[in-house]
Amino acid sequence: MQSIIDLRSDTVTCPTPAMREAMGRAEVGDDVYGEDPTVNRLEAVAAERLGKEAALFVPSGTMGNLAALLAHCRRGDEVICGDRSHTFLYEQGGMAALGGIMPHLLPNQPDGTLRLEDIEEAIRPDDAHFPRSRLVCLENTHNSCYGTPLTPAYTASVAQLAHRHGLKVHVDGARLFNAAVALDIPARALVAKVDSVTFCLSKGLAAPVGSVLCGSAAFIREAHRARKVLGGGMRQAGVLAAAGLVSLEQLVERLAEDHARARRLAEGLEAIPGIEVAPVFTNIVYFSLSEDLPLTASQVEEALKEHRVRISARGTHSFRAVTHLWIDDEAIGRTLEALRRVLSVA
Ligand code: TLP
Repeated sequence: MQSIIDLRSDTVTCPTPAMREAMGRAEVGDDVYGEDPTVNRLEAVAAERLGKEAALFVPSGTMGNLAALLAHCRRGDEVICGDRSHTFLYEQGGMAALGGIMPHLLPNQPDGTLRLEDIEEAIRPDDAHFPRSRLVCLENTHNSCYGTPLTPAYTASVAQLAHRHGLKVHVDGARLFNAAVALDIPARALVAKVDSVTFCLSKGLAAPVGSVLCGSAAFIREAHRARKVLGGGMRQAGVLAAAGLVSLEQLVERLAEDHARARRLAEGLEAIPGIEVAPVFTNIVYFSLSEDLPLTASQVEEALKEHRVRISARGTHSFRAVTHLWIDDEAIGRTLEALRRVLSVA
């Protein structure tokens, strides 16, 4: 039987043989006491890679973002973020539910940016009627805006504006290394001017679990408290951190292959009548069915399963497909063939 091609997300990647080997021999200790040498090493390597003073290993991107927001803000403070941002759309409103923090939404532009004029206008004056504007949150790459990478120049201009008004900047860099590879620059250049950044090890970098939050030493001390109250103080977490170290050592440069395959997938999709494809920048491909086809996205999703291909329907006519370590050239070819068949019988 043919293997399943899973393009629902890059979160589906399983650990590589090198990771399993590193996990098996990882030196561990109790990380709540700060005594896990492998976690300590991962945090040091991550901080160095991103040009920040310190780092914190957290179980997920969601917890990394929330710990950052809790560390930057007090109850009643306001966070300026995009209306298509993961933090707003897909993190269960954690900032409000658990932190008493109010999101101030601005329209995400198609390239994932927030307009500088919009940010400036959203910053509250010092007046007892208003919440305090405390933080601007960016996302790089931008998941819901076609996986676009934000440039260092744009991010620096947001930081300059925010800092001028006394606000901090956090970057949800779940796929920051995809942005770095796509722009062919070191990841640290993307976050040089911001105050904090979360990146995920468990997406395109294929580790089984974990994200890392980076920032100044004082900020990470606060975030460390936030992680504990969120239940993220792990014990012998070195078995997980060991996989993350392999991610950073071995799997960053190869993200370029995922980007090339995403482009190949998009080109193949464009050639199928009835499919419209959004521009592709990294490893995320959005496409939609023309309205005159007698099929909905969820019907196509179901029909593709018969061909052992999994793609997420997004809305009634659209899809997101994400390339990753376990998607090779043959998988792209089989996916296109399966879609051609499903649509030709429509
Ligand atoms: N994104 C997942 C789903 O939640 C949508 C995916 O399949 O893309 N920031 C960004 C930009 C993300 O894309 C994600 C996960 C997260 C944060 C949260 O990371 P986890 O899943 O580790 O909590």
